[in-house]
Amino acid sequence: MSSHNLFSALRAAFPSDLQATAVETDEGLRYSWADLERATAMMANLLKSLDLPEGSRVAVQVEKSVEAMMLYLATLRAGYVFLPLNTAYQSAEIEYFIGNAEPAVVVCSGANFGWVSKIAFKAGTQHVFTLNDDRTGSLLDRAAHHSDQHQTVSRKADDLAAILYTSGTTGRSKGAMLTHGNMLSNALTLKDYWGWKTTGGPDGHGDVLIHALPIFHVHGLFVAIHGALINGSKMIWMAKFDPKRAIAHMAKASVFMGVPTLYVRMLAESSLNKAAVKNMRLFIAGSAPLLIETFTEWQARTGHTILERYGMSETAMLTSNPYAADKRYGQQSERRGGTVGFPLPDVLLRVRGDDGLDLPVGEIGGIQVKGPNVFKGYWRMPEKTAEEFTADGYFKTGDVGKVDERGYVTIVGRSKDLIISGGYNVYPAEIEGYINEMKGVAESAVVGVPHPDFGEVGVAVVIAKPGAAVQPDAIIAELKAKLANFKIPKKCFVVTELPRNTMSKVQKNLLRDQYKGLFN
Ligand code: MCA
Ligand code: AMP
Repeated sequence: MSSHNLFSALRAAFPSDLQATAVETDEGLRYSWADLERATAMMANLLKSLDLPEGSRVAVQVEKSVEAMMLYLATLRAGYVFLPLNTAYQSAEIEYFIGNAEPAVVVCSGANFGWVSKIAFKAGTQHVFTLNDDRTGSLLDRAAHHSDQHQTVSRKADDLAAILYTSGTTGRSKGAMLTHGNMLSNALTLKDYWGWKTTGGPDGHGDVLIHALPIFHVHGLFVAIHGALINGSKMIWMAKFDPKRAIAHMAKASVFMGVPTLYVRMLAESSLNKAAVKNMRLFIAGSAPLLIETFTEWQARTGHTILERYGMSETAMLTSNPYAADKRYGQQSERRGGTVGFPLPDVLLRVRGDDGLDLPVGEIGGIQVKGPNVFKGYWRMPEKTAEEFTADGYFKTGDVGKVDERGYVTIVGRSKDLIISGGYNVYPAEIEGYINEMKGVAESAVVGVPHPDFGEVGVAVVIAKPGAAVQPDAIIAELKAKLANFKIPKKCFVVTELPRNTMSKVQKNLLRDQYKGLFN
């Protein structure tokens, strides 16, 4: 292939019948493969007409819609760099991302145009469009004037395709730079490893994916969309996850991908039974640890064994339980609950101790990885990038785990202070920063505790300044005004002291222990 543009590879996998349905929405709208081809051409032509500099970023904060997916594909097609932003982010968060990435184009919902465009124009962005989830907005109005023919722009494998920011603001959030080559290699590896089918299935045309996740993170945007498109598979598109409707869609689908919370919520539905999943081939979970109880209950209720895999924004997918027996690990290989499976065929994974030496089988240490899927570095942060790679080119994931004698990888914790709540990352340091600036607050600690729905949620423990009256509800209300809603601690306590070690460092493990029963 002379061009390594990811879009070219996805386009090449479209089925020969372009009139067949590519995407069917929850509301019953149908988009054909020809619609994807033409609409992405029109949007790509609109971007081209703007005469943007090479490597321009297109930052997008819009509600989930098929048109939003088309905008992603059009950005690839036109050779620019896609920068998706969580719809929950508020102005301070957006200001940081736009200021840091300096996008040439920003696309937001019509409802947010006022404040988003103000931030964007201040940061030097030339073009701000709107895109709503009901197929309206200036982006579509403008694209409608462009040709539906477009020659996909040639890209090198090493050229940037997307920047994904890891959570946090206050200057610390890092933009992971992913290339066309990173994403194509991962998509092809997963197509093979998860046994995607082009024949048979619910309608005789192979796999059908239920797309139930947001499209501003790796799981929904890359793993799910690339997975379906690189296989020419239809998607059933849910703008918002709803457990009852997701189960109802299973009658005409074969693959489901979700964070553990989605599985927990579907298990609470009486309609989930063996008959409901009789056409399903594969259930995939990831982004956060899948509890063994969820894994086992799912097996009992549906007869299906969830396939758990592990990845990161910086690397896309790294490990996976096997779909079928993995020859590298012998015929005994099966999907094992509590593990994230084996390193993917083109991923090298090792576990190292604090001394930087490889650890023997079964011993716990830092997980390091290398492969064609591993990102190019952090946007405009060469020092941070250098810190996160070893001299021999392995990326330090910040996850702590082990590899057993059969080759299964288990994640046992994280060296990074991070809470994963319902599949979203929350950095305690960011929340503590905001709380510590509040009137009357001397200090705070935010810790993750178990939660039956979200897996883990944040709890804030706050010390007031001498003589100050600080109310937990007021702290939560002030945070809500500034931060994305999923980052808000679910409880706040004002206490007189925090547990500390002899070096005066707050012992978060003791706080986690103290509050671990709050929600369970
Ligand atoms: C919503 N809320 C949450 C979360 N989501 N609280 C904590 N954690 C969450 N994840 C709160 C809101 O703040 C709000 O609270 C209330 O729940 C209702 O909000 P709503 O938006 O209606 O919630 P929902 O629709 O029920 O959303 C739950 C969800 C969603 C469907 C589980 O969080 C979700 O789609 N999660 C998936 C995230 C994901 O795709 N992660 C992949 C990252 P209040 O009313 O008080 O304001 S990619 C990744 O991690 C790597 C690379 C990988 O391996 O895949
Ligand atoms: P993100 O920064 O959103 O890309 O989140 C990546 C992090 O999610 C990883 O570093 C892991 O800590 C976590 N993660 C992803 N998949 C799994 C999994 N299956 N089990 C445990 N943790 C996971």
